[in-house]
Amino acid sequence: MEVKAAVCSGNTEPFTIRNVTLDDLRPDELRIRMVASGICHTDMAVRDQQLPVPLPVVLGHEGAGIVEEVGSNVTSAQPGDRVVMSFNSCGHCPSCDAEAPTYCYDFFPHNWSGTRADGSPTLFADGEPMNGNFFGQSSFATYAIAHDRNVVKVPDSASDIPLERLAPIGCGLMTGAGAVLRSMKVRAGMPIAVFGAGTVGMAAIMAAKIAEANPIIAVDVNDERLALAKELGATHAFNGRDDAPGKIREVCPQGLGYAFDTTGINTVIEQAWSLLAPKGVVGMVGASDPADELNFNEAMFMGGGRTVMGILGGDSDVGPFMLELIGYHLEGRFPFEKLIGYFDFGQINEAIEASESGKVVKPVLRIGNES
Ligand code: CXF
Ligand code: ZN
Repeated sequence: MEVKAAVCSGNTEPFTIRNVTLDDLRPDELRIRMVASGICHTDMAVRDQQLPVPLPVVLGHEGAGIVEEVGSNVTSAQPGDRVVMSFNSCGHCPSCDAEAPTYCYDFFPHNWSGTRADGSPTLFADGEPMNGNFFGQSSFATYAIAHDRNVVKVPDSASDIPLERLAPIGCGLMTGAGAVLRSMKVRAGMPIAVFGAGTVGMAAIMAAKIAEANPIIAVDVNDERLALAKELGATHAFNGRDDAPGKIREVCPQGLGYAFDTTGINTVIEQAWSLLAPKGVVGMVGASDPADELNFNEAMFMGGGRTVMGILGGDSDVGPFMLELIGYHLEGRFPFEKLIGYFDFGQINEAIEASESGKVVKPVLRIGNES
């Protein structure tokens, strides 16, 4: 089937929209007509080759759309269903068995190899294989092949919520909210600081409010984002250029129960660690330079029972957690629509620029109509 896709060839040229061919479906696959896709920093990390996904490639991993066709073994959705997509996983390794698929032992071949896990291409361009199957979807396209394990049917209770709004739930939002609710299991009444107020940080702040953490401190270098963080639930907001650690110490003289880093900057992570109370947890989700090392004082680990926690995808189990988040959104407790700026599919390069300049927290591409 001929479809239009945004092809990424690296950071020396813009994404270009071109015709590609979608492969036939395998028994566990679905063909989705894309309605919208969020853009995430991980797409940019591939463009910049911080992640070794082969180029050229069709990226996009926050897709939402309508199911057109399903393979014979698919149980997650049926033709006509409204769905959101997330990351893919193998379904039979120790992590998948423990409902922790973000740590799938075979994460790379299922998400980042440019092909299906068995090495076969899902996309072709000019008769040659084209890298795709990014996060098991490659959603920067008018149609996508997804898998039974990474598709979630939108519940009827959310039939009034447009798919273009729900699209980012499958990565950035689930990562921030999951880090608070599932990975760190933030407790009511405990102080948390969130470093970096992008999509993941903002989702963490909304989730911290759901968890009834207190205080909830946002740290960023962008004052507009700090103002939005306060609207979403932060009780305090400090500019990182203005002695944020000192101010956090004033608000929380006993230290932080939780510090959540979305920046990936090692000095910020080390500062966050130094602010922890006994039994405190620093959660790290930010993409950092693969060569980076962190320094932590040994006595502070052991003496205070502190934890440094690496977090992927907020420990999401995909379907159930996505439904939980949609539920919070319907109750008005997860108002992530405030983060979104919409762009037409053809404006993908402008959307990326708006995100990288800090103008838009979560760019979402409008790819097709719902009906
Ligand atoms: C991912 C990382 C691996 C688990 C799912 C989410 N982040 C994407 O940007
Ligand atoms: Zn992502």
